[in-house]
Amino acid sequence: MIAIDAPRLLGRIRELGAVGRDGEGRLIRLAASDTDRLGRDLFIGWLRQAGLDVAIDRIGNIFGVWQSADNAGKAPLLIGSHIDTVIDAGIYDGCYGVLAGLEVIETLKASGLSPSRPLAVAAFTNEEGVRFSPDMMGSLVYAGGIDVEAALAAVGTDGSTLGQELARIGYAGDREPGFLKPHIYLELHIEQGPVLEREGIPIGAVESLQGISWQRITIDGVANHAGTTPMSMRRDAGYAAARVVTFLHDRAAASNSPTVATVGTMRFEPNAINVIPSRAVFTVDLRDPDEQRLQAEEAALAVFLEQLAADGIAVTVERLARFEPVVFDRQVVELIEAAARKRGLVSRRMTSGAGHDAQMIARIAPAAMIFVPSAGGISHNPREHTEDAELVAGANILLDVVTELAEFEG
Ligand code: HGY
Ligand code: MN
Ligand code: MN
Repeated sequence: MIAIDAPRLLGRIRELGAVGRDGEGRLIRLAASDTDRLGRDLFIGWLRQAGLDVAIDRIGNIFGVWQSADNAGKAPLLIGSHIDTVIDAGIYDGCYGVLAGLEVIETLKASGLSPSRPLAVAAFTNEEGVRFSPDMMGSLVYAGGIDVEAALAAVGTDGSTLGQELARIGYAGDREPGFLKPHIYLELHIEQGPVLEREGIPIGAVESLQGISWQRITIDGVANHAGTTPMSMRRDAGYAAARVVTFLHDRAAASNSPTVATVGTMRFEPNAINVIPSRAVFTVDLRDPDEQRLQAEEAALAVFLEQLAADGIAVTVERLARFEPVVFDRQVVELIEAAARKRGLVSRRMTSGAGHDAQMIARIAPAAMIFVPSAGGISHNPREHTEDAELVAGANILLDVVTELAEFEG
């Protein structure tokens, strides 16, 4: 069985992981930032070294395509993920899948085999959604889920627009999103959760992905003196926000369901030690594999916010992202399981707790994901780690599934 070039893949993961470190050594490559550009430039250099055709679409998605005169024009096998990161990120989230996709194509290209269809690898723009909402934006545009102009007009947390920033970093491409219609889409990713490690299983055959609801909530109270204002006379936006955080956490923790709730960002105005906050702005991330339960969580939050409003607190809610749960393609999932068996690796079916580009591309092509374990289930954290042997095993499973699907001639 052919295998990937492990040192090349592992070396690139580490090299890309060193790009975009701030003064404190934190890895930060937010979408369309200067550090994102550095990561993109490095990746494109590797695509060109591999002799792939490079294409960039209008939302900045990067594609490396291996096609021949015989198969050009046929729908490609597309392997993708992302290379933008969260703040103070690990080095594997997204990058592992993009670099493994390139590695698989380079390995097959060097094998002398000729696939019946083109093979392509994609790095999708703004998967993380930290600077511009929604997340998985580049793949969502690619799949026709939102108009490219609307996405380019998205205003970031720093007041810039995605379109301006892509142009500024030189990644406002010219291809129309969706220009390559995938035959099948595959994504290899770290699990970012505790299941595979806890069960001692090296491969996850991801059959579904949970629903995601992102909202930004603004609470307006009345600024007043921290020392002279009796508690009964306060309209404290900070306290109201804290009540929402507690409500969401306690409700999700008490439910005997996989529902999760996170308030990941919060800011107060005027943000002064001796002033009762007049305003609190925060985000709510709700997720559940079941669409009905997710809607019930959103409804319960809405009722709680109405009660706050009854206490004289003004509440404004802005929807940032809303994606229903996704079921991946059963046949592709079975191919992943069969590939694991052939290599003597145990696999298990899973639902992804994290959002991924695969959930968007599944709208336009059969798609599925391969997971490898995350040490301690940790991700979106510099302590994110997966053992080299596990990374290599996952990439070889990806290689085998692509080999199976590529219908090589000769
Ligand atoms: O939010 C997510 O699950 C993904 O990391 N963007
Ligand atoms: Mn990711
Ligand atoms: Mn992520």
